Amino acid sequence: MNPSSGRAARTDLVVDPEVAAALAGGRAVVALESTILTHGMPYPQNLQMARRVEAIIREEGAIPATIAVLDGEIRVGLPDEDLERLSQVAGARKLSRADIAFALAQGLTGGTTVAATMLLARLAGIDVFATGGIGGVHAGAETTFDESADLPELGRTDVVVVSAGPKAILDIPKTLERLETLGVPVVVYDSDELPAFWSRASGIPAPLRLDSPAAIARLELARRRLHGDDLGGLLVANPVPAEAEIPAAEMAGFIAAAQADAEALGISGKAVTPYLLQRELELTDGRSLVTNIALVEHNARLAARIAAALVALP
Ligand code: PSU
Ligand code: MN
Repeated sequence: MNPSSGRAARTDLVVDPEVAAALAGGRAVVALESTILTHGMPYPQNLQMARRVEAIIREEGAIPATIAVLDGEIRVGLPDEDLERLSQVAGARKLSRADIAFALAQGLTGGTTVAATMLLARLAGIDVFATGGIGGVHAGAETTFDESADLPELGRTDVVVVSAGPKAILDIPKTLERLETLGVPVVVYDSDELPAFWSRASGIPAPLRLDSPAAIARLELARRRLHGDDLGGLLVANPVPAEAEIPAAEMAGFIAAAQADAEALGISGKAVTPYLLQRELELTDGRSLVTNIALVEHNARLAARIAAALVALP
């Protein structure tokens, strides 16, 4: 009997021609997520951010591939009119690993989280992905069990994820413990301290440190040789530039306030992270958004350089 009987063929990806040509030609490509557009930032700053991030990746000689689900189709690489639509569409879903198939079957439109974007980037053959900050273990997780699906995805899917660390609205020490359990290397770029999204400092020493894109590419190659097909993700934590950061001591009060508000309002599930980011924007008078945009741009540049270093390896 055919072991795959009863199963349909694998899902088609709609890959933008420029992205497809770059992948076929062995050139550098950087995947980008889209929950940051649909749920992470307000319009029009989200659209400006998306355009600028794509331009930075091109400046560095790589091709950007923003990933999303539009009308039930997996899209890898979005033309500007689709970025524009996604940045202001009402009712866009927040799609994590558990939601993608549902969105395909129902013809829905949504932004893909870090977890979902990793999964789809891997299917498309893209090795490097830039985001703002990964999801992780929330404060109070010992009672709520709220841990992002980004963590197990990092444990199982081989993509180099360039972030500014776990989002500082999370319990960062618990997030790091979970990453260690899952076997995910956490490499801090050019610093001895793990960054905390809006801030360069977390008080936690860097688990691993590397100072060049080429060194990160060599680590990725060593991982592939060691683990073969059973290879999970690699997390790069890139501290926000000093001139754009909000120092940790200043953020601490705002973070505690937003977490207390979320608890008082009974915010749960998928709404937690978008609520906390929006609440920080209000509490900091918009400063948190300016820093968030700066750190995503910074991550996109590093991701493009890592992608270029990877394709240059023998
Ligand atoms: N980085 C940002 N802003 C965001 C996100 C990342 O600067 O909004 C998104 C990512 O898509 C990430 C998600 O996967 O937040 C985490 O959501 P959750 O905690 O529900 O897994
Ligand atoms: Mn959650």
